[in-house]
Amino acid sequence: MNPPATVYPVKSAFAAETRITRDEYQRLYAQSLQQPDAFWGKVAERLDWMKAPTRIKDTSFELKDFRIRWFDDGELNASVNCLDRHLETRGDKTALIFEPDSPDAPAQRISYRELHERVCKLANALRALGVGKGDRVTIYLPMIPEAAIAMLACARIGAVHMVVFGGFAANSIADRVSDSGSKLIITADEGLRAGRKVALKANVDAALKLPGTNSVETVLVVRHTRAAVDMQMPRDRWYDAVVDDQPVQCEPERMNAEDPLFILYTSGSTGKPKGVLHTTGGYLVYVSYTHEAVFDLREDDVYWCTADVGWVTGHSYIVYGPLANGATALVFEGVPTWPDASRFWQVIDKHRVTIFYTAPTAIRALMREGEGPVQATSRKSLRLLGTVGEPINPEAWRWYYEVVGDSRCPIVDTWWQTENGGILISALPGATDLKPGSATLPFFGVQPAIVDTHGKRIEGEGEGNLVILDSWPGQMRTVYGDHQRFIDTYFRTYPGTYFTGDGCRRDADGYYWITGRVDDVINVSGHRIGTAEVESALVSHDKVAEAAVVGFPHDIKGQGIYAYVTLIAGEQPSEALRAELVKHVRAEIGPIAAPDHLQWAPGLPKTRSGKIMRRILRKIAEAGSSELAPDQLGDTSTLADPSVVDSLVQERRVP
Ligand code: 6R9
Repeated sequence: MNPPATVYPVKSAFAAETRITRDEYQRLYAQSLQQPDAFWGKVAERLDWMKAPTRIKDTSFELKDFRIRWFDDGELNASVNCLDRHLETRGDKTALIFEPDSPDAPAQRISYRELHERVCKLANALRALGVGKGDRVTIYLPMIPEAAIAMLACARIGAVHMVVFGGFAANSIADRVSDSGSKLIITADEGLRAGRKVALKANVDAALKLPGTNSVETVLVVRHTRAAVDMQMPRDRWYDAVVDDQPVQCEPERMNAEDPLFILYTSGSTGKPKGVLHTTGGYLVYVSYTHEAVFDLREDDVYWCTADVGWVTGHSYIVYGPLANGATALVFEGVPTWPDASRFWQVIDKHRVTIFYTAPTAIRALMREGEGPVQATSRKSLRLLGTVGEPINPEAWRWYYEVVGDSRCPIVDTWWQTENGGILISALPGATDLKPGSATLPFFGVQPAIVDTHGKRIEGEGEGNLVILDSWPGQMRTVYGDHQRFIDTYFRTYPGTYFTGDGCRRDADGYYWITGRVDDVINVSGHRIGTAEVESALVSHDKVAEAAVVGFPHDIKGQGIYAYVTLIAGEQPSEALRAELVKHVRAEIGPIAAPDHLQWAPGLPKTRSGKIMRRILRKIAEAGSSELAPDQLGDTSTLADPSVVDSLVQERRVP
């Protein structure tokens, strides 16, 4: 069915100098499964512990005996591991390079010494404002150094940070603030993206007017664009005013390995976003080790991950992994296509970036602009490329490899999820031959398996649902405030295993090919959007009676959002109303959730028991402008009213 993929063998330059060779990968992988305590106990020595762990792995996915605990008598502080321990040997080394939105604004280089000072000062300020161990702090910032500083300052005092992506609107902020019970919010006057201003502080103000947000006592505001913003004293305080006079040393909190480090909300197939909770020891061991191994990290690397800190990739592979490893990480505020489509490549030349990690959607968008903007730059500094967030189509892979990397740099296609903490399936550049579109092989300690819909294991070649058989240190520990939902979502579908929600194929070489979500989650430009959230935003509009949302293939975004809307009786469809509804979703959730297509649906296809048959809606949306014969819709015999489908097929929007 699938023709054999082209294989790109390990480059000799990598094979010769790598940390992990092909043989070592096999030996260590086997050891990681056979002797997990010995394996991870040794790996954990890479961190500085205040009390070294003697217990390593204590986990079970069996429902009657469920537990996930790693290194659970160990004590450490994440900020000490990311900062203090580098001061002696790397004090003057650049920890963060900040490249602002505008290429005309000066870049900044922040050394480990300076970063340590700035984190300590903010940590002291937070303590002075009454924030302590276990308190939740919301971070709603643009991609500026303060975002990393805020996360590390929370970690220093044992506060649990909860970062909200700057593209989310007031309602989404309020939901998250309320669910997490945050005491303090760190934001900025405004963000900047492609020269446009994002009204962050105003969004926070609007969020705090919504119910459930009373827990917030203080809002710290970073002066970024220096725009005039409404400051409500005594609640709102300027960041610099509270931080400037603080001492440059701050006693770190001793944290148990299993104490929470952060909460990050992510969309699922049902209900509100889940607060994914990660703890300190296992998470830090895992992100630091994967960052070093997958990116074959060397001391003089300049590493750039283009993700936003509002997503897990930013947490694990801009902040915690790289800084725990004493690396130099670039923080970029802008977008790939502004002022023009060569910005990424110009930034690579400007800062001599050696490792570049981005999303397939960005590659596809830039590929559309042709080779010119890439060829105008040198990119000679690059030695390794990476992708994350969604499956990469082989055409985009080849363009990335040949045009961006001049056929010189391996590509690590890294598959993982917010829930996983760090990379689970990826090539190691000195050990793994590459196949375009495959995330290749599991990382140490990771046991993927493929099951059919009944949970029967598929061995060897085959396709089905991807599960993981045993725990790894970076795994999430619970859904904040709802442990039952954690168990029900991930461990009940295929008992005894962690269910990823992804479909997957394994080829004859044992390589994994992720085929995308198998649940009601849409992956838009690498961002997870729950169809249920977009539907509830649509029905919150007073002219909407009912809505159903599905994904459809989109050239740039990977998947786009297709909404079917039934209006309340008496309301007439119009272009103006269509635009109003799209705007409504932007305002309710944020721009990333705005439907690409909105089709009026006089009725929705339902079963006799009233369940919407999304499978049919998906087929209609996927068909686009191509012919759609009735037999292509699959089994429609359980429909309550088959005529509904005919009218939807006739009136479909052509994406
Ligand atoms: C890290 C991150 C997770 C979902 C995941 C899958 C998709 C991520 C991928 C990939 C194919 C890759 N995904 N990486 N699919 N190949 N290399 O993206 O986390 O935002 O939680 O999304 O993204 O569908 O289930 P998150």
